[in-house]
Amino acid sequence: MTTLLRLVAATFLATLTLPALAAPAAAAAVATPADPDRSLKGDFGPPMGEPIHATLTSPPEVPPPTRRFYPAKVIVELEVREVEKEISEGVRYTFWTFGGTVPGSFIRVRQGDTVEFHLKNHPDSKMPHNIDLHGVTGPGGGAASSFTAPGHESQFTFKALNAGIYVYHCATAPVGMHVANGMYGLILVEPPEGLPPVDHEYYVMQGDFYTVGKYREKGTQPFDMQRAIDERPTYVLFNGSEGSLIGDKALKAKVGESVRLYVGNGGPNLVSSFHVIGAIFDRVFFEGGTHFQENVQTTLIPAGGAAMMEFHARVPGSYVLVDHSLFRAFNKGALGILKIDGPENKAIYSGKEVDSVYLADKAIAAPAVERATTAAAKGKLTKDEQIKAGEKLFTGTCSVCHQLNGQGLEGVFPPLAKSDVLMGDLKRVIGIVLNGLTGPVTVNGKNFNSVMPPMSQLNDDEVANILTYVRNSWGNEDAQVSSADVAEIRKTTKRPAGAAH
Ligand code: HEC
Ligand SMILES: [Cu+2]
Repeated sequence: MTTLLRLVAATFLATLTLPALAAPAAAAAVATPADPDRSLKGDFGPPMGEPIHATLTSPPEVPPPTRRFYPAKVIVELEVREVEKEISEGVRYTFWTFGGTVPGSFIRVRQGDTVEFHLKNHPDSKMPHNIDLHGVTGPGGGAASSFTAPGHESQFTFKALNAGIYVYHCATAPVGMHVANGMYGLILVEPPEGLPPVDHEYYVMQGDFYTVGKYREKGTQPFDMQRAIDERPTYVLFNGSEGSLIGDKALKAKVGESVRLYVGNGGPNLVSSFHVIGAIFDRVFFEGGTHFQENVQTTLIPAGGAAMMEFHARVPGSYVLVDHSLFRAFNKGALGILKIDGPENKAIYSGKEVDSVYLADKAIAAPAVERATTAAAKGKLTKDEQIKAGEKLFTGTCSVCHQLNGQGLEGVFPPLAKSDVLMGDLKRVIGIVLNGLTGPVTVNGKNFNSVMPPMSQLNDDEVANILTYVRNSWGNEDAQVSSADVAEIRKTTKRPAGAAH
């Protein structure tokens, strides 16, 4: 069966290449439009010149343009490694990777190139792996020829017939599991004339992840097959970990520069509604193809698909990359930053940047919250660290209602500053945060009758830090609140229907 398939494929390819072989390379490229079914368009004849070793890059970097005007033989060497890394602060996960990163190394070739692909599987790997490149014309996209046991190497060759930005991924059974563990990346097949030059090119790829523990539950988290089958991800991430494109690691550009993003979606399950808050894409090469759409807000990237988008940096500030299925962005991690530096342009935007609107506790909070989390894990968490982390978390979570200064809003949101309820029974207060509060409540002699939603999406550390902060601010003074206190109340009280656990 396999032999038969190979035979058919070989005959098919032979038929394809014959006319092109007869013509010189350059002439074949020019003759392309005459090809009625366009199937010959990428075959510019046999490779010319010395073989070239492809430059591979780790995300978010993209290899330089090939700047080549003839078809070459390009050698790609990619190594599969199974590595344990952070998927979120204090949460470790064993990723299976192409080249040590999620997504895998970025590969860049030119249409018409003959690619000699070497797939190595590191000796320490536990699993066999292979590769299916969507840029390959041939059965399985290379999968059948690249099955590689740990400590082995396999090799196959293909001609990059079609230009475009393509996903590659592992296709070893169970395929979904290999992909869910991070086995995907992008290969760019440049059109013969190359792409127009831009100031910055970046590589971003979304993926959904399935862990046994809840979102941000600390420790080493194993893969959860049932959650993956049910398509209920714990994490939805850009570039394989929460915060991979935040703070020091944010993408960067300057006012006046042009940016091209190569954005892929590894899945395995979700479709991405990719959006950059505050930016409009001048051009989107949707589905990674040849045609572009102009003036786009949000572009759909299917699982196993990619898109290329171009825009100009015009106004300085933080632009937030999200999957606009927003719970994924704010509650599962699908969030990154493009930081644009440079002079204000008041004619385009009046200014006054308020990052906190979108970044909330996620991005801004990171350093202080990270320090507190690390200290807590070591059992050496100081009150000061809790207050600093709590302040950031409060800003992103509670301040919309209780206000940054803790004064609340007359008749609507009760104050936390000098509040007799807040400074009263700690167990009751933890219960209010976790389970919400409805109905009449009297704070410092004033009556409120409104609704506070349960905040149980916060983990025990976060609640403890917030409460330590509010009980030690605006004239309030009290001891530390521990995450054990919070865990106890979470265990012994009931949340209203529909609240997070
Ligand atoms: C969406 C608005 C909203 C958010 C967000 C919110 N609260 Fe409240 N909070 C309220 C309202 C409204 C009440 C009064 C509820 C009632 O009338 O029954 C309240 C009551 C309280 C009380 C008891 C009354 C008092 O003033 O001491 C505390 C303590 C409290 N909230 C703390 C927090 C903390 C901590 C957070 C962040 C984790 C938070 N709240 C987030 C709206 C909010
Ligand atoms: Cu694999």
